[in-house]
Amino acid sequence: MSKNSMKIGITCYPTYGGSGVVAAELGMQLAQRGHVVHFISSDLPSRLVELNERLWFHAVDMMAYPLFEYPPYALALATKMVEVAESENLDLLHVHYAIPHAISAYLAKQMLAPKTLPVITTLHGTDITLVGNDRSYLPITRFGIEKSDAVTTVSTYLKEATYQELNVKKEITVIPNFVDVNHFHRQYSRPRHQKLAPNGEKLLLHISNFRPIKRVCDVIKIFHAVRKALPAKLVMIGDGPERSKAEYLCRTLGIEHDVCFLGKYGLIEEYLSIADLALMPSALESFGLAALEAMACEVPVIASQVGGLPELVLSGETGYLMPVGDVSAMAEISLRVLRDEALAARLSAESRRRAVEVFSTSKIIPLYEQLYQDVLEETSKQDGV
Ligand code: GMT
Repeated sequence: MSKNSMKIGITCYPTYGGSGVVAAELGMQLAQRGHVVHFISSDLPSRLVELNERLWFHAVDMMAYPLFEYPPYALALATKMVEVAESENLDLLHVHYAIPHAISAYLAKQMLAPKTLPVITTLHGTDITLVGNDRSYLPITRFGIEKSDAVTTVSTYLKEATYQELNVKKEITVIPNFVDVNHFHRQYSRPRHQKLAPNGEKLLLHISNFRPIKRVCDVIKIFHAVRKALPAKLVMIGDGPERSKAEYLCRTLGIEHDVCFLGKYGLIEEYLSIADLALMPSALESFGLAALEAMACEVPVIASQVGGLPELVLSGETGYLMPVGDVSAMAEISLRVLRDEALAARLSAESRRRAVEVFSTSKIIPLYEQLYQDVLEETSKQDGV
């Protein structure tokens, strides 16, 4: 164990979504670097593949009681945070997604006083741009941010959006999302490729939680236009509220036999390794983690020019960015990449290079470790230790 080994509590949503994935990957990376990580959540985060002596999971207990039409999860979480902080002697709590996690952490911290439990909050996107700026949640989101000992965002776009939309004064550090480039790399599988594209069709891919913000019907429409021009197949990974609409659209357009809906499939690298293009036509993305994972597997990304995506996808170098909703521009540029082998090869190589050089775990995880150390030093100064 390293000299500066820390005991870190991590809270996130365990469901299929970017913030839970980042939290789980971060916890696993920190454990590999000698820290002890305790996940405190309603369920095991979907990316958390193993638990061991440095990776622990504590489920939040929810008492069912007929009076509770809306069981108070935030309170049960705060209670569990206190319990784990005491029993495991946590050095700090790192919560992902502001609501309600930053508030539960604040409550836990107050309950533990005079013992100090520094709280770090990472904002991921919809916690600010959708939920946080809704009038019903804005004041409490702002409060959670202001009361955290440190706040990070996953992109510069999100930092600026937080200042603008929530009018917070808190210092915010940008720590971009990261990818384990040893895990996410191209591992070509001929049987898998042949199964999906038996006649050498081009393979397009989309990964998301199928929420309206992902514009999955745009994915289908882009593919439809591509499919009219050349033989192609589409793999859709993930699940969510827009899935049936997307499946219905495929049937209406008569392309249902060329589109494969895999649902919540965990081993996305298997499909990224055989894909020619990834599509992310979202209405908004604060970062776009699935695009980064695609880039690490040498897959160029066609995405919307919105939010934090320009910080990740360099248009013309690692893929292309087009205006939100411009299906024909996205289809046209997809066709250009699919038809031009030299261009596709250049974009693929540059995607991998950028993922490795800018967003790999070796570059990003030390930024979190440094932030934790700074916060611990700062809080121990305040305590007069
Ligand atoms: O809507 C999602 O993609 C899920 C959401 C979440 O918080 O679970 O993702 C957000 O966080 C991801 C990880 O930091 C980012 O990569 C996504 O861009 C962001 N989603 C949006 O901003 C819509």
